[in-house]
Amino acid sequence: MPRSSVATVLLLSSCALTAASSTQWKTQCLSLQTSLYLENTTILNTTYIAAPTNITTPGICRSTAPVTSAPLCRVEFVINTTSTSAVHGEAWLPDTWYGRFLGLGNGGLGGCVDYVALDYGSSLHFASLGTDNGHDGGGGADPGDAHQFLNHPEVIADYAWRAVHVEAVIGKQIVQAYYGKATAKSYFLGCSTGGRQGTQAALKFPDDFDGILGGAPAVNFNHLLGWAGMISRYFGAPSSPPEASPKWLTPDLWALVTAEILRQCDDLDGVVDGIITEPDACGFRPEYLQCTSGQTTGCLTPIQVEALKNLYSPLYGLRGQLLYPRFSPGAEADSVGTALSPGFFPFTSDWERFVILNVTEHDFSTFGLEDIELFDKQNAAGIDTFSGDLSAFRNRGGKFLTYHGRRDPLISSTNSKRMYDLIAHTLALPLLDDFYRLFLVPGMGHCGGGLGANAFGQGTLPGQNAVNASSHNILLALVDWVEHGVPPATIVGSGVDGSVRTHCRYPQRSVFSGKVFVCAD
Ligand SMILES: *[C@@H]1O[C@H](CO)[C@@H](O)[C@H](O)[C@H]1NC(C)=O
Ligand SMILES: *[C@@H]1O[C@H](CO)[C@@H](O)[C@H](O)[C@H]1NC(C)=O
Ligand SMILES: *[C@@H]1O[C@H](CO)[C@@H](O)[C@H](O)[C@H]1NC(C)=O
Ligand SMILES: *[C@@H]1O[C@H](CO)[C@@H](O)[C@H](O)[C@H]1NC(C)=O
Ligand SMILES: *[C@@H]1O[C@H](CO)[C@@H](O)[C@H](O)[C@H]1NC(C)=O
Ligand SMILES: *[C@@H]1O[C@H](CO)[C@@H](O)[C@H](O)[C@H]1NC(C)=O
Ligand SMILES: [Ca+2]
Repeated sequence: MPRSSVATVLLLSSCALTAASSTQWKTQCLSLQTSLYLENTTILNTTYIAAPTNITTPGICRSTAPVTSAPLCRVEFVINTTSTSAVHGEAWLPDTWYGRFLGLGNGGLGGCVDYVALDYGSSLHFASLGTDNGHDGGGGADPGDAHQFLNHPEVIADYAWRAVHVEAVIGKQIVQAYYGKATAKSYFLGCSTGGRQGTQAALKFPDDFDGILGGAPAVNFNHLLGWAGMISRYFGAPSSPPEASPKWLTPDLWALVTAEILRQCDDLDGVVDGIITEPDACGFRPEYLQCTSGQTTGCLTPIQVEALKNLYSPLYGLRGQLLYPRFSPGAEADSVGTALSPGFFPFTSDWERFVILNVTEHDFSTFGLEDIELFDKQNAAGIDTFSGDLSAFRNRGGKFLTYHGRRDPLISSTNSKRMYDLIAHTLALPLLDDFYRLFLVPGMGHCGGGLGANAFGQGTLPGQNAVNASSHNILLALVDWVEHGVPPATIVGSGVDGSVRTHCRYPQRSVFSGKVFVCAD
């Protein structure tokens, strides 16, 4: 059994608003359609959903088949943020509500309501709200590029910061109108772009959320996209077909690289298990794979070795300044849909075409450090999200939890350490334990997946709510921290194979005791 948690106890207490019957909730839900008038907002539809249902959704986003679990009122709305931009979204208002608001984030350059998280939050009795972040589609796995940004600076501003702000402001008003009672505590949950949105909210609108859960944050956005573009170039993109470039590595060669990385670095943590606990300690030397004379298969050319040297080294700018940490050794094993995939990295090409250059076509074969300078110079709508000044959020008692998979091939987990250190420097604090905690998750990919104990209640992918207790559930842990002043010292994750592992908060290290991994200062 997990240790008993304050959040679990609270869930059992009698403070929940649950007295009304299903019929009463339905009447109340349907009446919102005609009775709710909020600034700049149109209620498009309200539907009461009494039993688990597969629902249909508007727009082009189709990467998940949305399902409701809890009995709830579904409110679809659109908020005009300016005369040239609007945010579409949904509120899922469960019958049994514990007074908590949960704003949700997005992914990639999207564009897509996070239906998995809407279901997750409403199941845990949060009034949950998700939006399309100001435009429809372009979320990575979902169809569509980010062409809506082209010559639409207000759409970019929605994406960079405004959508989450109106989600909080208007969302709380919808919640109040439905339950007849103000939100007691408000939370945010997101990963990747969602992690950046949560960080942006803490920096720019510190009063919007009491607690923020922002995983694998896409902060230092300009350098992140620049780095991904450089990675594409290291391996020859956009050459077509990809193998026309001598820098390209076939999947077979990547498998060889992964095996060699594990040979060199798996046992650094004391256990040969396919997981590199601390990729920053892995001094991988691809030279071991270089073809010896006469060898032509199962080995790398000097050009390919050079490409790998670049990948596993930090990226420096035109004046020698650090732009972005290196790619984590081991993360290449989850490379589908990343900058290591065929073609030039699509988020970087979309951003440069539609936001920076204001064109639909561009030749990316010359992409380089000068392009990253342009990203920085424009810093469209303040997208970069890389300030350490979280003093306002800290001073108002805000709590921030973040996590990062050590095998994340899209956003380097090393950058989350860098963000932590930036905040620590800026606030002149050696440790941020009193308001900001970063959990590093060995073996996990981007927001989830990968080997290892990758489910701990982060909630943006199906099946991540492995255990319903704050020791194992980072969202419930955040609730404990905000509402009871009990911060999580560790988070226990579960793997698909039933394994568990205690995840440590930076700068603690995960150390093998001879039996299990424990956290050490
Ligand atoms: C939002 O904008 C649309 C299109 O410009 C307009 O038709 C609608 O009336 C506006 N809604 C509100 C509530 O301002
Ligand atoms: C509202 O949602 C219901 C249930 O999904 C649907 O049948 C109805 O057509 C929708 N109405 C509008 C105006 O979109
Ligand atoms: C939703 O659809 C899936 C796939 O068709 C099905 O397996 C599942 O049982 C459905 N769930 C509900 C609640 O209808
Ligand atoms: C409503 O829209 C106007 C601009 O169109 C904006 O100034 C105002 O802040 C908006 N209000 C809210 C609550 O978003
Ligand atoms: C593209 O548009 C943005 C916003 O209007 C502007 O700041 C930028 O300079 C434009 N880029 C070019 C290359 O003209
Ligand atoms: C989590 O546990 C609490 C307390 O045991 C219970 O009330 C709640 O329904 C559970 N939630 C889920 C999603 O299982
Ligand atoms: Ca290991």
